[in-house]
Amino acid sequence: MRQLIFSLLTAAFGLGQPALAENKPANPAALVTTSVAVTGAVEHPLHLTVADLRRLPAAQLGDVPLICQSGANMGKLEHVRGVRLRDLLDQASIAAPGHHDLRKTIVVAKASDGYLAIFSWNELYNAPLGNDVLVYFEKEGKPLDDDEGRIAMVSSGDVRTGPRHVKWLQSVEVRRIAD
Ligand SMILES: Nc1nc2c(c(=O)[nH]1)N[C@H]1C(S)=C(S)[C@@H](COP(=O)(O)O)O[C@H]1N2
Ligand SMILES: [Mo]
Repeated sequence: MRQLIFSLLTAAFGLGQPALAENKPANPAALVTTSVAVTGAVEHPLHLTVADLRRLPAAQLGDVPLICQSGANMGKLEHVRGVRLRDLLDQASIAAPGHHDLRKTIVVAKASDGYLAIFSWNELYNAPLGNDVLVYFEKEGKPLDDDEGRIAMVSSGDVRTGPRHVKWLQSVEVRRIAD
C-alpha cells in the first residue's frame, strides 16, 4: 500500500525523477558554439577554437551532479575534460594596473542563448573553488552534443551546480565593477 501511494505520488508530481528542464530550446543545434572569446579588461584578447583549447594544459573532472537553483536534481556530467577558466584568463592576462583592481574584477561567462554566469576574481584565484571551474569540450571521451554545444563550462565546486553550468559557451568577459 505504501508502495502504491508512493508510485501514485511519483506519477503525479514527478518525484524521484530528474526535474524537467525549464526552458529546453526547440533547436539546440542553432545554439552550438565552436569557439570562445576572452574579452574585456585583458591584455591579450583571445578567440579560441576547440583545437586551440586542446593545446592548453588539460584538466578533468569526475562525476559532476547537476543540481538546479531550485535544488532539483537534473542528472550529472560525467568525465568532462577541458581547461581551467583560470588558465584561459592567465593566457589573456587580466589588466589590473592598480593594487586593488583584481579584487574589483568579475568574469562574465556568456552563452549563445544569452545565459550568463558570473565569477569574482577572488573565487577563481583566491579560493579552492577556482580549481574546479572548467571550460570543457569533451564528455566521456567524446565531443559535446548539440544539447550543450561544442564548448561549455561548469563550476563543480558549487553547492548547486546548475546555475554556473553554461551550455553553448560563447565568451568570457573580464570586467571591473567599481572604482
Ligand atoms: N546556455 C545555457 N546554459 C544553461 C541553461 C540555459 O538555459 N542556457 N540552464 C541552466 C540550468 S537552469 C540548469 S539546471 C543546468 C542544467 O540544465 P539541463 O538539464 O537543461 O542541461 O544548465 C544550466 N545551463
Ligand atoms: Mo536550473
